[in-house]
Amino acid sequence: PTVIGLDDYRPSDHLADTIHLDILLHPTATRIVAETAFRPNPAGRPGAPLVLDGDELRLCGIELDGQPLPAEAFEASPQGLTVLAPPQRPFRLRVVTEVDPTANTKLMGLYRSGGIYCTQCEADGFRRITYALDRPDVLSVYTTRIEADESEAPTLLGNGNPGEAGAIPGTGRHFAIWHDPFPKPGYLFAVVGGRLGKVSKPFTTMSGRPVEIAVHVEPGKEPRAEYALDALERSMRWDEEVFAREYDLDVFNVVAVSDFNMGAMENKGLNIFNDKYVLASPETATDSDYANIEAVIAHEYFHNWTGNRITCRDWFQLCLKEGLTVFRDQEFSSDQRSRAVHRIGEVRTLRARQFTEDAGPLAHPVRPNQFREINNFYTATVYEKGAEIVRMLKTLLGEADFAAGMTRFFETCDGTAATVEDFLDAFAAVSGRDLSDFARWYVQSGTPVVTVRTEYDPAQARYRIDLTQETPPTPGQAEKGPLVLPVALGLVSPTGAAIAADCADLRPDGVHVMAGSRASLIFENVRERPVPSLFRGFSAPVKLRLDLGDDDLLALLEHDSDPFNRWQAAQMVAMRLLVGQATSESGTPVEASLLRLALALGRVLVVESERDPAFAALLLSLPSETEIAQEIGSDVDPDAVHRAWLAARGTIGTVLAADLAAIRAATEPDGAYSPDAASAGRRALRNVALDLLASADPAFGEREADRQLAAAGNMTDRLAALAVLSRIPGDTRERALARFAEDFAGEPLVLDKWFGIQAAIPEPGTLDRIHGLTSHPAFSFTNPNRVRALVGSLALANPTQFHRADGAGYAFLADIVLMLNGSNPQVAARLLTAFSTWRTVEPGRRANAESQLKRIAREQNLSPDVSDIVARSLS
Ligand code: BAL
Ligand code: ZN
Repeated sequence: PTVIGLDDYRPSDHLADTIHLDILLHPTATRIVAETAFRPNPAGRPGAPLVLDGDELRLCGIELDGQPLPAEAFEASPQGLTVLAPPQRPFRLRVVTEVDPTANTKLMGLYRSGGIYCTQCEADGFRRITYALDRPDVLSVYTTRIEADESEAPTLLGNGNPGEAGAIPGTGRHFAIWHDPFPKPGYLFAVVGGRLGKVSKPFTTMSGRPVEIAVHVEPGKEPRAEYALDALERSMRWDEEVFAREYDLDVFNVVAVSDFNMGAMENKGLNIFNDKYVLASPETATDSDYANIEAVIAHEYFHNWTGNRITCRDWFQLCLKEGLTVFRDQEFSSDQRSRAVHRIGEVRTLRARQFTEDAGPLAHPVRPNQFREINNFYTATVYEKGAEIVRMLKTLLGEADFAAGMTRFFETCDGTAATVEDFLDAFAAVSGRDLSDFARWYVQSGTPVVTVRTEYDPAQARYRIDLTQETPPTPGQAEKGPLVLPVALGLVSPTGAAIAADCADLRPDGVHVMAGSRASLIFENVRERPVPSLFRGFSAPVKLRLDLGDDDLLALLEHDSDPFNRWQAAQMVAMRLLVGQATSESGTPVEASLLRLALALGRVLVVESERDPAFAALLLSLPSETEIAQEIGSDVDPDAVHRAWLAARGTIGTVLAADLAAIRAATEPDGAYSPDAASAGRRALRNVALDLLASADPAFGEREADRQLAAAGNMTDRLAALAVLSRIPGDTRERALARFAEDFAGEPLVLDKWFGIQAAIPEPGTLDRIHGLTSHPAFSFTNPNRVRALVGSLALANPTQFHRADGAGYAFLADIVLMLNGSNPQVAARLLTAFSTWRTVEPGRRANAESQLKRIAREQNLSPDVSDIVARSLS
């Protein structure tokens, strides 16, 4: 595939002011009549041909200004259409294409999911519907007429506001016309047709405009859409209250479909969702499902301003809408739930996914400077690190200037296709600050490592903190510069008293802005040796190397006023001993340190299990095997990591057995299930306690989990129990798994959890089990959720079995990637990214992984998606 560079950008030679579409839905032969008002772009090349994008299209007719276009006047293929000498004035082009939605297994463009017609156009799916200037900086006003058999598709939805609709007498067909007054790029286009049930309610915007908001789902599942509808209403209100952003159409529709490559899509006024992020009931959805639904509903809604009203000039600016919108949805969820608990969750995701990406061959800047396949850049770096940059900007500027900058961005860029520079300019303008150094965060890849040295001089009552930052090289970027780091910090007394920080280089809000490679902070009048609490709230996405001993870290765990750093301190102590255990033979110092950690956790739990159970649950959660492997960094033996992880959990479970049992007794479910954060927190704590108790005593764990499974009144408790049982081999486990499948036959989203739990069993028999499950009637390789549940869980949630020493895990994943390469390249490429840590494993595994990657690379007819990932993984 061709490499596209950020510097290659040039404006389109033509603009498309309006597009009228007539879409005649048919299962295998849908006809699309597109009439577009084109004109030469004053910023483009005069006299240039009109070059339209296409992808697997069948051209059925073409007219220019009402006259058929002679064959010599254009060139057409399934992949594009060029009008060789278009008029040098505005003109109308009418193009008729035909597509087969049923055969569209790539799930890009127009396709059918469970009998429902739907579309996915980001990044370049609109060209799979009609020939178009399919680029984000060409904005058009769309009018869409949709026609279908009334019996097959009683509901017809488009972007914008509904207009005329009705039956077409004598044909059994009907139509609906939708008009979207807001100019938009093709990637935000959508239509839906099908038999759908809906829940809806009226919403009145801040200026008093009435809007109907609705969620459409498979008929019969309407009650499971109520939570999404409620989350939508809360999101709309929050965006008014926090960012003064008001919704701008008469209707807002969300549609859930079961076959969807992404989580959801922010099409203007018509969000299309993976049903996993819409459907919820206490019997079928876990607390995390509810939280994810709330977050994704909010995310897609917030795109209405950050993405749709202000879109991206080109795909290199993807972070402009994604990083910013993730930041906005994180803030929303933090306001709806516990901010500290949410922040810890955000950081865990960032470390597991983005730090891993940054450390491997797929590392790229938040704003990449080149790509071969844009679909491969919907990454943790663009999304999660992109959000961290916005968060740092807020810390750097403070609440008031950040809010003013956002307002200015909304006001100056509304209706445009903007760049990262436009975004930063808004903040520079309102704050008067030069953000050019800060902008390096967008162009430099890799995770900075900040090393800290501290020194206390009791005679002078002076404390000194020296910070140095360094970013390791990443592919294509050998040299790195220093980044602007907002370091939120404070000093803590080992005995718990707060220490007033008397330091000239610290802002009153406790933030030091580190702009160079080194910084030294001197604190005066420090009467006792303090413990530094650095990067409070994870104020910058860095790896921290502290010169603190376990006792200091445990003092932070017990006494820091910053909840994030309390959790972080326990994680650091745990990480040290886990890495020590996984990489050396000698266990003695590790045992002592583990015991100290367990006892400190026990002390903290006394208060926290009452005050904030969700936080207590996080304190008890050890770093994951993925994080441990990342910390080790090279020659990783996943089996040794797993053994260390198991052993540590066993010890903590043993030492805290009485406390954990007390926690379980105190958090017995009482009354009906509610997905609210406080109730979810109690369940999380109760279930972490079960998990640790089972690690300490599997026989007890088996009995207790089995009992919980039988008594559970909701999916959270049921699944937590099943997950515990899944790691205890025996008849009880097998009976529980079989029973679960029976109970939830006909519930694909629940069976995904069942597939996922089995694929994550850390035992040698798992690969055979997975092979068997691919023939299960509920499994299908054409549904991305099923594939991610079964194959994705092996690749991403089962380190010992994916990284099997004999290479069978790698070979299995490679087989699946090659199988899906043709039918759904996006899903194939995403699965393939699981190989991105291959260079960090020990030599035997490394050789096995490399040979599978090379096997994929040798294959003929690789999709651009798979070929791009495999090439970068091997480079
Ligand atoms: N724009 C793709 C889906 C999302 O990030 O909202
Ligand atoms: Zn998004």
